[in-house]
Amino acid sequence: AEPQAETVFRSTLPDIAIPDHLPLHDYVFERLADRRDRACLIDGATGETLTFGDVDRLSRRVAAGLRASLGVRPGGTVMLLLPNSVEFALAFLACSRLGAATTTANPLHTPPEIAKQAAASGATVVVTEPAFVAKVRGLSGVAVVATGEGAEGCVSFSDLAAVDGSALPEAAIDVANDVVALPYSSGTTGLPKGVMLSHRGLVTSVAQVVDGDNPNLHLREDDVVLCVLPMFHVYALHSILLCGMRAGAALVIMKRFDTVRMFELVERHGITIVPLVLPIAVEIAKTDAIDRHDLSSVRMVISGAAPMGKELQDILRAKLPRAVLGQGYGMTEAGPVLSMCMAFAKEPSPVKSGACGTVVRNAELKIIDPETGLSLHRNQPGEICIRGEQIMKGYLNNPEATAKTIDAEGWLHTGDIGYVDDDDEIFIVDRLKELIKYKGFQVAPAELEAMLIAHPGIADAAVVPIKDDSCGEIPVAFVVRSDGSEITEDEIKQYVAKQVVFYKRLHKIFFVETIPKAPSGKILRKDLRAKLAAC
Ligand code: AYL
Repeated sequence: AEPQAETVFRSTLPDIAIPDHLPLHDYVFERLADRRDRACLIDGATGETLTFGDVDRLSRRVAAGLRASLGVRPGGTVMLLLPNSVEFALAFLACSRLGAATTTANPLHTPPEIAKQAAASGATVVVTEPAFVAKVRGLSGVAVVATGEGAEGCVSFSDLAAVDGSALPEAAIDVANDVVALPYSSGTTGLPKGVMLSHRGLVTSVAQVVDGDNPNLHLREDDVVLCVLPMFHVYALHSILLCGMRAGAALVIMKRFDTVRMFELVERHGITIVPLVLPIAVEIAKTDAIDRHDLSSVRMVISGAAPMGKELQDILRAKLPRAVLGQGYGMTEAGPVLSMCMAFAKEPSPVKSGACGTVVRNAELKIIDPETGLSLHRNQPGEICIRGEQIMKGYLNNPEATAKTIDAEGWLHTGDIGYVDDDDEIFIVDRLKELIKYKGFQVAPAELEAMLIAHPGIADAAVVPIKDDSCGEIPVAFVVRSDGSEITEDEIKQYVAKQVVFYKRLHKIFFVETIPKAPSGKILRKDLRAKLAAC
C-alpha cells in the first residue's frame, strides 16, 4: 500500500544529543566530580543528608553486598517493597550498577498481589522494611533484605551497605537491551504486566526533560525537590529521583503525605519544586493552614499521572502565586514521559490551564482516528501515539500484549484520547482504554473482574470508573448474581477488600441482569459508563 502522509507533532524545542552509551547510574552520576559535596538525599523525618558522593559510594557498597551475599547478577531481578526512603534510592542505583532490574511494588499491596508480581518478574531478592517482612516470608526462592533493625531471618540492609564497594567489578551492560526498571502496569487492557524499561530508554526519557541548553523541565543544582510521591511509582522514580539526581538538585524525602508536615518541610528546607498528584492538589486547595506558612520558596508545581481540571489549577495558582504551575503527561509504557509543560523550560513559553504539556524533544507524537488508524490534524481528538528511543522495550514474557501496544512502525498506542492545539499543547479529553486511575494509582478492571467471577455467588461482572473530585476516579462494579445467590453489596465489597490494596477497593455495587457485551465477548464499558452518568 501507498505510505500515507502522516501528521506528526514534535517538540517546539530542538532535538539534542542524548548519550546512547551510558548505563543509567553512570548517566545520573555523570557530573559527580563537581557535586560530591552537594546534598543529594535529605531524609525529611530526621534531616539526615547524604551528599552525591555518599550516594555514589553507598550505592556501590549495596551493589557489592547484593552480589556477594545474595548472588544478584546481570540479568537478575530485585523487588523493592519500600516506602520512600534513602534505602529505596540506594537499592535502585545498586541494581543498575549490577546490570540487574528493579521491580517496584507498593508495600501496602496484599501478600497475594506481591507474590504474583514477585513470581512473574522472576525476582530472587525482595528489599523491604521490618513492618512488611511478614508479607514476603512465604515466597519460595526469594531472599529477604530488611532495612532498619530486628527483622529475624532477613539479611540486614546495613550489612549489605557495609561491604567494600571499591572492588565491585564493572558489569558489562548492554544499554539498549538490558532492563533496569520493571514497573508493573496493565496498559490499555488486561492484567498488570512487567514493563521493560532499558538503560537507554530511561536515560533518553530523563534527558528529554532535563537535558539540553534549554531543558523542558528546568531543574537546577540549587533546587530542592519535594519527594512525597511514592518512588515505587514511575512518576516519582523518573521525574523526581532520576531527573533530580541528573540535574544535581537535592531531594527531600517524605514517607507519608501530611499537609502541614509538607508545608513545614517546604519552609525548613526551602523547597523549590513540588511534584504532586490530584489528591494532594485538592488538599492544598482546601486547607487554611497554607496561610500560616511561608511557601514563597516554591517556584514550580508539577502535576501528573491523572487529569487535573482548570478550576483546581486556578485555585492552586491563587494560593501559590510565585509558583509556575503545569502538568506532565506520562504512561509507564511510554518510558514514561510523553509531554511536559513548556512553562517549566529554562526559556519558558506561556501555557494554558488544563493542558498537559507539549511533546518532549527527540520524540514523535501523532493523534489517530481509533477506527481507521489514520493520523489526524490539530484540534481533532483521537488516540495519542508516541515514538522514540524512550518507550518500553515491551512487556516481559508477553510478546502478544507488546504487539498490541507497539505497532510495526514503532508507535506506542496509549489508549488516551486527546488533541494537539494550535500552540502545540496537548489536551487529554477521554480514555479509550479500560484503566481506572484512583489518586494516580492504576486499577485494572480485568483484575477485579476475574476476582469477582471467581466467587460462586457471582455469575458475571464488569468494573468501571466513576468520577470523583478528590480521587479522580473510583472503581465500581456491575454484578450479575448466579442462580439462587443472594450475595449482598457489603459481602462483595469485603470479599474484594480482603484481597487487594486499598485503592482497588470497590466503592459501589450495582446488581444487574446481564453485562452488555459485544459479539466478541468484550464488555461494552462505554455503555456502562453512560448508564452511571445517567443515574
Ligand atoms: P501510569 N493528564 C491526564 N491523564 C494523565 C496524565 C495527565 N497529566 N498523566 C497520566 N495520565 C493518565 O502508567 C493517562 O491515562 O503512568 C495515562 O495513559 O500509571 C495513564 O495515566 C498512565 O498511567 C511524569 C508525569 C510520569 C506523569 C507520569 C505518569 C506516570 C503514570 C512522569 O512526569
